[in-house]
Amino acid sequence: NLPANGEGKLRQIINLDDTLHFGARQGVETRTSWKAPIIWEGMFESDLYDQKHIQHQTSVALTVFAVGRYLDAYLKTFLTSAEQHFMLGLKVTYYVFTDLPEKVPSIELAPNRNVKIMQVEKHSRWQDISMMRMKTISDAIESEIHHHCNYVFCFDVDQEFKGRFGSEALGDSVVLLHAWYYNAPKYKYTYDRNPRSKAFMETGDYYYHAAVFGGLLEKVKNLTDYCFLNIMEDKLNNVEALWHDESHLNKYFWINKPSRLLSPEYCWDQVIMEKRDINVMRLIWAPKDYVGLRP
Ligand code: 2GW
Ligand code: MN
Repeated sequence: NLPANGEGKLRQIINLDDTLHFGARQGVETRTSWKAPIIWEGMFESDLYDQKHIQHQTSVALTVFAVGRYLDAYLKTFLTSAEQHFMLGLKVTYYVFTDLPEKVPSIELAPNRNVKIMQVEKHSRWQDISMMRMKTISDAIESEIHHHCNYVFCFDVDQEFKGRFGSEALGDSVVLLHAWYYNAPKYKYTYDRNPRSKAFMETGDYYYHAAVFGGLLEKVKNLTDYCFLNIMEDKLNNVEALWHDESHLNKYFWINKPSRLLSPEYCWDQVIMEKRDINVMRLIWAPKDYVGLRP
């Protein structure tokens, strides 16, 4: 005798992940060896996740960096598309880190959603713009985000939302399978292979993409602190990891297993011809203008 509206059903469910349909997708892995779910379209009931998080008044911080020329190139599309697809129905605060606060476009926001602009310096090397995000995110969690939000998600700006990126993606410690490597043999993973770098690793579970990661504040704080410390130690030793912050992030999640993995449906590169496993594109890589934007 449950009410038809799902409310009653919801109260019965202790752990929403018990409602995941692990068998719904053929040909792709839906659970890791340590039993973390890998979220693919068709596996989850979006209404159940949304109802639970709306009921619990979950609030989400999204961090994004738009420094130098990346502001004009990508930020407006990123934010306007996020308003159409990212965590709809939940309280969301966008933390925009930029060296050009007055140039941040003003976009129309749904109620319960806000933009906070945070000024940062522009590092002269692009590798440092990317790597130093770890320090800035860690500091912002401590000084600002923890007053307002339960979860934080960190994004590259050179991407566009195209489909639901919803509350099914929330978890304690969340990471993304890299579109180029999710179905590649392990020897192709581009981990840092230099024993002098703190990011050095010989083997791992998956190759993760640093363009999207998130989770509970204390988990993300731990991750960003770890990456920043190791980046700084590499600097003292005059080495730099192959893929910068991404190499350190891969090392962190090898040692600290994520509780939730997002399929490459959550960040797809349309340049890839083989799309057999991709039932929906929720977020796509923006085309890169290497000539105009990379020094
Ligand atoms: C970066 C590279 C070359 C020239 C400029 C920049 C740049 C980056 C910039 O001028 N301004 C800026 O704000 N950024 C921020 O850093 C921005 O948020 C951008 O999305 C992020 C990472 O740089 P991106 O997107 O050009 O690098 P990808 O797409 O090759 O990213 C992967 O590898 C990176 C490390 O090399 C990071 O780990 C990144 O998270 C990965 O997706
Ligand atoms: Mn990027």
